[in-house]
Amino acid sequence: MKNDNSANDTQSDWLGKANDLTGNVLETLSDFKGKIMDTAGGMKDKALDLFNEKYGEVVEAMKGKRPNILVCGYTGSGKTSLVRAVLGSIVEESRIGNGLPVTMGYDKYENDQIVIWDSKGMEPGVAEETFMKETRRFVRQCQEDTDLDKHIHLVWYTIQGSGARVSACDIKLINTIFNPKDVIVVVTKKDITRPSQFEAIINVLTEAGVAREHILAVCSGEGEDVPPEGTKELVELSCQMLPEAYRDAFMAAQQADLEAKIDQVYKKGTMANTIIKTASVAAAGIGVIPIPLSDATLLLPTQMGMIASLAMVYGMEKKMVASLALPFVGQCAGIITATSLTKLIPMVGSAINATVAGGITWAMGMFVKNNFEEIAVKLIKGEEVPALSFSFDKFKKFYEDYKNGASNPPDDQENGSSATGE
Ligand SMILES: Nc1nc2c(ncn2[C@@H]2O[C@H](COP(=O)(O)OP(=O)(O)O)[C@@H](O)[C@H]2O)c(=O)[nH]1
Ligand SMILES: [Mg+2]
Repeated sequence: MKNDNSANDTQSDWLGKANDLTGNVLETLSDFKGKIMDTAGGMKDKALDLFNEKYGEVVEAMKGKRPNILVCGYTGSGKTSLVRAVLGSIVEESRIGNGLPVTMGYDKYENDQIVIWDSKGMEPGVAEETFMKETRRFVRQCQEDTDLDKHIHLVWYTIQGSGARVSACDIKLINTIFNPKDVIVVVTKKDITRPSQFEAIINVLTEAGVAREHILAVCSGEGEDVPPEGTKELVELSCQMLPEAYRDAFMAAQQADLEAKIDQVYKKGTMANTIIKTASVAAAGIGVIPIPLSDATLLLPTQMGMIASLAMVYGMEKKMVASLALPFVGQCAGIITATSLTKLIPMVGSAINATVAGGITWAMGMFVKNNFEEIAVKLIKGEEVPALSFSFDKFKKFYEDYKNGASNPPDDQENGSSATGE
């Protein structure tokens, strides 16, 4: 249960992989050139194939970056309700019982973003010892795995507030079986917990050495008509305590704090800009030796790799990509046919040079980024997602921005939405 941030930095992981993808493209170019067809229809098909291939590669590269959260506490303390309050319908959607052997007493819930272990088997009484032994074995087995993705990254330890009782078993689990610095003690059922009960629990826990800032009171908002309370604080603290590599996926998984999710989307702008910049540089490199207009498709592998990376950054699911991104990718590919290009850049002459190659790639990237960002935010808000439609004027504006130095230096660009403004 080590928060080894330095070894596992999502952003640099990401950029490394995105750069690899665009970089590799240069090597396969000559091979690719022979396969390209000149017609617009052929180009579109080729673009879609390339996009699918690249998207598959990024998905594969990013697989496994899911946090594992262990939810532990006595039966009836409110674990399952808590999971539901923070993560939505994950409990219903998961197949239960496919994780550990039944004797371990844990249910596993998972989706693409997160894995939850829920200790259904902790009952007061004689079974406590067995439960602790099994849990110790399970935790050890996870933490000894050489793959950090398999570790337990965070524990939510539930204690029912209205019970106002902390058992010896609670303390032993928190302090010795888990790593205390990775445990958040969630005092549940805040709505029916008296302040004095909460204080009493805090006293016992802090006397046992639990850090006060790791104790939160939460109401899951189940049953009666009580709204959830404390769930946003739990999301915030969890995000702070998780190793950095898993924070993105946690934010995407949580359903308790929609503003935080939206913030997270805008923060991805910096990473997206770097991906776009890398692709534009690669494209400009291809254009160093001017490319005949009819060979504009030489830029496609770089551009499709870029769009695939952006789709991944903005959490576009496969289904979403198929219904929204692909038709749009086809349109994008269409604009780098000779006819469209001369319309876009009247001075282009008969060949694409480095600036033009970099510029159209940059414009394509910015255009896609803005659209994906908008879709991601709409999805979080539960609003209807509009079909992506290509706008020649917008594209042209991004292209002009590039020529006017928008991409240089990219780090000066603002976080979040369009650096060029709309
Ligand atoms: N009043 C109140 N009841 C809760 C809350 N959370 C859970 N419960 C109730 O406590 C009972 C046990 O909850 P559950 O999530 O199944 O506990 P688990 O056995 O630890 O998974 C259920 O009847 C829930 O409706 C809460 O925040 N407030
Ligand atoms: Mg339960």
